[in-house]
Amino acid sequence: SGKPSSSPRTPSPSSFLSPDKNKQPFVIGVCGGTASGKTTVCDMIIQQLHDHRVVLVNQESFYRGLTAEEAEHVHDYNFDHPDAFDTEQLLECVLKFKSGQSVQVPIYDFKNHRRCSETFRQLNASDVIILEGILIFHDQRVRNLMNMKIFVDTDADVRLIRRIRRDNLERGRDVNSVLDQAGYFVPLGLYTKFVKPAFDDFILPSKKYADVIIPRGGDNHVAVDLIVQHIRTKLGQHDLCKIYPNVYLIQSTFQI
Ligand code: UZR
Repeated sequence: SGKPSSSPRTPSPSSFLSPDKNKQPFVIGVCGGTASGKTTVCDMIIQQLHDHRVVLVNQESFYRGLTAEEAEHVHDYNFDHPDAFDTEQLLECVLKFKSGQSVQVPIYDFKNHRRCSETFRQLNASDVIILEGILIFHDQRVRNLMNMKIFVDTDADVRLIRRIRRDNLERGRDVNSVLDQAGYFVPLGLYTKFVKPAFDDFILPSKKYADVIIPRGGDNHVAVDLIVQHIRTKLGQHDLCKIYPNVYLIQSTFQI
């Protein structure tokens, strides 16, 4: 453990020369329903923290790729259920990242519901890591790694409209398939079958873990400004906390 041990230990000179090595990144979780404006909020935070090294990790990168059989019956596949994600791998990545190592994050292909098997995104050490996703507050072990939890709260009708537009523009789906999902042409479309129930069953209940709830998502500049101010304050304190363990070590060495 990182606690001072009772056996005599002299701090290595390198721990003084490069205190950065002992710093852990500040971890922020950003949760909210589909198309609530999570990514916009994250982008606004990143822009305002331009003088810090910030990386964004989307939970979607950790979607399990579909098997050929699952892909054949894609309309029966629930992408909004916690089991659709490889949470163990997400956890492993964040732990590794927190310990100062660079990590390789998988890349998910929304059009083919598959992982790009040979390409990864390399994340190097940073001051802040933002974990974003519809179910990012679901697993307690992931939540426990977060220093700050934000829930983006946007009305369901606004989210649905955005979702239809986005699926059409960005995720390569034609309008009919999107409308299927939205439940407009097909009464039991994916939106009503999976997306909405998952919001009610898993996402909305996880709002209780949030430290901050942002109404209206990315339109709420005041909320984002306040959050960024708070992060800056915490980053300062955070740095100090990371310096103290060294001081502690010196003290315990002297006491022995
Ligand atoms: P956000 N999703 C897809 O549409 N296709 C996939 O291959 C994987 C996920 C959707 C998923 C969920 N639902 O509602 C949404 N479906 O991505 C979450 N159907 O993404 O947080 O960006 O809205």
